[in-house]
Amino acid sequence: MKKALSSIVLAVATASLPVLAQVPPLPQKAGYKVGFSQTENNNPWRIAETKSMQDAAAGCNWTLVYADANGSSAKQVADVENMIAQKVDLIVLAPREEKPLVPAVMKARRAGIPVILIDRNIDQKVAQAGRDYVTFIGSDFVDQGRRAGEWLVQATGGKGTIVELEGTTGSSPANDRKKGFDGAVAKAPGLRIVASQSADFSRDKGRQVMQTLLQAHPDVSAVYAHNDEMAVGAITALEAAGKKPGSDVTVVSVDGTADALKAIVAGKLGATVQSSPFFGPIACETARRYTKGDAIPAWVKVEDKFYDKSNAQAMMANGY
Ligand code: GYE
Repeated sequence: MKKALSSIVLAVATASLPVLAQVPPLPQKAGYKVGFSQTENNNPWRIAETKSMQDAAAGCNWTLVYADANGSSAKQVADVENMIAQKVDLIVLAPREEKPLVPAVMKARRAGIPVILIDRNIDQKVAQAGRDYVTFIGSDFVDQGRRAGEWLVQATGGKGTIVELEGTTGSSPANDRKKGFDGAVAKAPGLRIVASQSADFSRDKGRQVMQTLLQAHPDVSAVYAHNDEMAVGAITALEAAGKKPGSDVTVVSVDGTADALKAIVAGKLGATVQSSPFFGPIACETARRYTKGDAIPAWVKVEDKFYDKSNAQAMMANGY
């Protein structure tokens, strides 16, 4: 009886709550002022992403308000706040880290500005597509990690020691590429991850971290880098230490940059899982459908290719 009463009380209380705010609509009009908040623009992946957004904007009747956070989540929060103050119609956000950007997304929603997330996600424990932002357009990072891991298990015959170079701490691709990879290699008892450290998705940090880790683990036989830039940096460090990447050490990574495809052809990089940076046309199309009131899925999934020595030369034009 007591229980029944408390659930009635709860039901009444819930019914009297104000309706939860939804993502603001985007009215149909001839042109839009669209904020594009980029995390940084100093590597091939980011440059390709920015260009894709700029190219698509022209054909989408978007006037872009562009901001580069220079690798700082604090600056990115300020950039989004600035776009809100400028009363843009829509914000396309490539969030650097999962947690720090959540309040900025909520603030945009309260200001009546819809947000489309591209490339990286925000904390799914607190933010929800369809309520706080329109959708997340991006790759399945857990699956990318799994594909890299399964390839490495095959290529090494399931034996050896691995150094893992992680992406930006707190970013969704770093968290998820680690999860997918670690899960796949855990199935090969003869393969062990001996060190796992962040090199911030950067080529030069990849080189430095690899150089340091090689001192503690001189006999490492494999490297998994969460992106191609760090893999290229690691290859430089391996060569500087007198090792032959591709034969002494098997290297695998994620992205599909032009430099990675060339490194595969040169026999130094074993494989890379593509992570497409070409979001412009998909973001434009998704926003167009949103203005028409179409139902948008919570996740607009980008499908990625896989490159190894069997196809890298033929796929060279896909590099960026
Ligand atoms: O893999 C990396 C970049 O967020 C998916 O960020 C993106 C990642 C990409 O810096 O190269």
